[in-house]
Amino acid sequence: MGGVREPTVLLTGFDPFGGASLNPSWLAVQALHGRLVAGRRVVAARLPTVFDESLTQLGALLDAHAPELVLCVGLANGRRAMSIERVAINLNDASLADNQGARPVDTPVVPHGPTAYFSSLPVKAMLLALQKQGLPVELSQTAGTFVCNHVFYGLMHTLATDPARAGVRGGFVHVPDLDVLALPDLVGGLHLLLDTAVRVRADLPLAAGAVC
Ligand code: PCA
Repeated sequence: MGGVREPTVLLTGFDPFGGASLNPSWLAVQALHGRLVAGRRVVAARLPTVFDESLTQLGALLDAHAPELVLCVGLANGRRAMSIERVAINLNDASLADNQGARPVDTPVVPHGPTAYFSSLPVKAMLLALQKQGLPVELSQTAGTFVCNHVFYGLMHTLATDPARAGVRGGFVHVPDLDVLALPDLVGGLHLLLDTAVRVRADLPLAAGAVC
């Protein structure tokens, strides 16, 4: 009997980097593993904070789970809110070494790839959903040039170019450190972001005054 696959969403976090002992992105993502969100089963996975290898592992996860939606999550030290990323750029420019000592300077994520991709998630509906919960949240126009942007760009490039991923939507969210938002808020916030991302297909207009 051929079984119908349960619909899944893939949620990734990162391992600690830059000498830290933990990464809240993985702690929060891990807490949602196996949960049902809008009728989809959450598969949580941890990516290494390593250029290239992170994308190799992401590709293997896409093959293994065939998710209908992918949300990658990373830590943004110094940010004061959950940051919903809008743009991934084709640039690696590391200000610190990754977990294997690599520190690329001004290299492309994908040689000859487009300059940038937009998130295909409803970023403004996601923003509004968290604002309604009273959680600190912002729309961010850059995910930086370290491993998070690398993974975001690589994800969007794969979704845009691999026929096996046709129709799969994806995006990226940076979370602040635990002294800004406690773990239960991060977990609740990510749950709501994922739920909104799955349910909403046509994004909202930007509310007046929301960003400049
Ligand atoms: N944050 C880093 C990489 C891994 C992570 O959690 C970044 O913002 O690029």
